Amino acid sequence: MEMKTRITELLGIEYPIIQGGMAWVATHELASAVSNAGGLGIIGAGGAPASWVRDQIRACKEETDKPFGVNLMLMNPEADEIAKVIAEEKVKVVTTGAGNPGKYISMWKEAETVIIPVVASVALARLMERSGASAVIAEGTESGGHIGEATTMTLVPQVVDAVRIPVIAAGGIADGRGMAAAFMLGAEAVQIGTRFVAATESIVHQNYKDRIVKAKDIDSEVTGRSFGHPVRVLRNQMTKEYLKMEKDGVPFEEVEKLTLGSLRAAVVDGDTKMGSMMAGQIAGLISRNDMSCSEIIQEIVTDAGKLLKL
Ligand code: TUI
Repeated sequence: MEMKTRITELLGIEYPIIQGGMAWVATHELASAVSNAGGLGIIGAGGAPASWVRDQIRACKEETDKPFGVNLMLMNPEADEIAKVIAEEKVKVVTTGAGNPGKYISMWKEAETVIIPVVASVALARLMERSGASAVIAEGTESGGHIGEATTMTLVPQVVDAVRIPVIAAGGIADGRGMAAAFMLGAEAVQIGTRFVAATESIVHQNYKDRIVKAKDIDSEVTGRSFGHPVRVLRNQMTKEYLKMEKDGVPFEEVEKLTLGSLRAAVVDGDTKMGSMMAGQIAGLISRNDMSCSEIIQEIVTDAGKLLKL
């Protein structure tokens, strides 16, 4: 299935599928598997130190000759150092999340790194285009983790109309139908997270992968909304306690103690009770965790290609 868009041309990849830059989950193992399968693999810096990010980049270079990227989560306390590592290591692509990457753009341009910010609004998409981004990822509230308010269905066409650079759709996409729908909205690629959490190459604990497969349509919760820090995760004991404290007006600093180290607990220790199992609303659609990144990508592009009559 041939699927050329401005994104496949810009990034030098075979299929217009980008892997989400998920904290703790998007390691070099997952990133190189997605890149070797013809998509764009991404190493997620999350809240990790700059030295870890450099090691991950070097490991990924050993595992693939294809392009891959790094996601810089802008709330990371070492964001400045990681931004520098990305430039020094001449990483092909950087995606950013949870903020405005404006202050790093000139340094990355110098290193010829392609800059693709995640945006949750038309305003930030416009600003990023003006600042020199080569594309934007329009991420709807269906996504896992830290989210904005607008849905993918409403955000993507509005961003497409607002900018000239290509738009990548994210949030709620896990199969060929979702990809085809995103293309109908004007997207030229999709970013997929949750489905890759459940891939065989993902280093995530089996308990977390099993929980994604078991998830139903309504098993998704958003914690921290009243604190202006909305994070989408799968419902468990932790979310029950968090949401009760939030409803009872317990202060943020107190409630946040529940999530200290909770993403690591879910990913590394497989703690499905008190861990943060970040996942998008589409988790309910995911029925298998025995497929490789290559099998996932082939299935999605084949199904989307048929629907789009390519
Ligand atoms: O960043 C994400 N998703 C994430 S980051 C993350 S790390 C984390 N770990 C523990 C607790 C909380 C977070 C988990 N998931 N997605 C990209 C994204 N960016 N979604 C929304 C935005 C966004 C929102 C507002 C980007 C920019 C923005 O405003 C920019 C400004 O003007 O400051």
